[in-house]
Amino acid sequence: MSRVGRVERVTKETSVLVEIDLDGSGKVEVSTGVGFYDHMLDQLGRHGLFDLTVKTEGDLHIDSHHTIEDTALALGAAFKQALGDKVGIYRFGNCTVPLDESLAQVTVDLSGRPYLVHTEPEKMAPMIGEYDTTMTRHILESFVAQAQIALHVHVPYGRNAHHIVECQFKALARALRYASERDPRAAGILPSTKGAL
Ligand SMILES: [Mn+2]
Repeated sequence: MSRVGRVERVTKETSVLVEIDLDGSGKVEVSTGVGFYDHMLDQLGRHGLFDLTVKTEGDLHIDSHHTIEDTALALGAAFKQALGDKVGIYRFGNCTVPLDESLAQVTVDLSGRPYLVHTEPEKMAPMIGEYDTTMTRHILESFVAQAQIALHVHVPYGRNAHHIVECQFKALARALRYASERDPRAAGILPSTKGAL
C-alpha cells in the first residue's frame, strides 16, 4: 500500500501544492520563490527519503511570511494524510545532527496530538536571503498543527544562522523518517495501547 499525501491549499494570499511519498528515495522538486526555504525543503525530502513536490505561488510582493507559513501548513496536512492509519510504524523517532559549529536535536512522536517544544539561540542574524529566521519556529508550529504530532526541537548551541536553521531541518527529516518507517517486527500492529493514534 502506497503512503502518499496530496494537498492543494488556495487562498487570496497563496496557492500551494504539496505531494509527498513517505516511501520514496529523496526525489525533491520544490519551488516557493524563497531560495533558502527551497533549500530547507530539499533537506527535508533528501534526508527523510521522502519524494516531495512543493509548488507555492505566494504574495511575495508583501513579504515571504504567507508563502512560508502556508507551505508548512500544507506540508503538515500532506504528511498526516500520507501516514494513514499508522499501523506498523515505529511512531517515535529522534536524530541529532551537527552542522559545523551548530547542533540540532529533534525528537518526534506521531501521536495524533499537536505539541511543539522549540529552543534555539536567541542571537541570530535576522535574515538569510529572503528568509526571516524567526519563521523557523512558525514553520514548525504550522507543520505540527496540521500533522498532529509532538515535536521537540532543540539547538543547544550554534552561531551561523544558515547552519542553525539547516541542522534543524536535517534532524527533523531524519527523525520523521525513523518515526514513519515501517517496523518489520510490528507488521499489522498499531503502536499504541489505547487503540488509536
Ligand atoms: Mn503567521
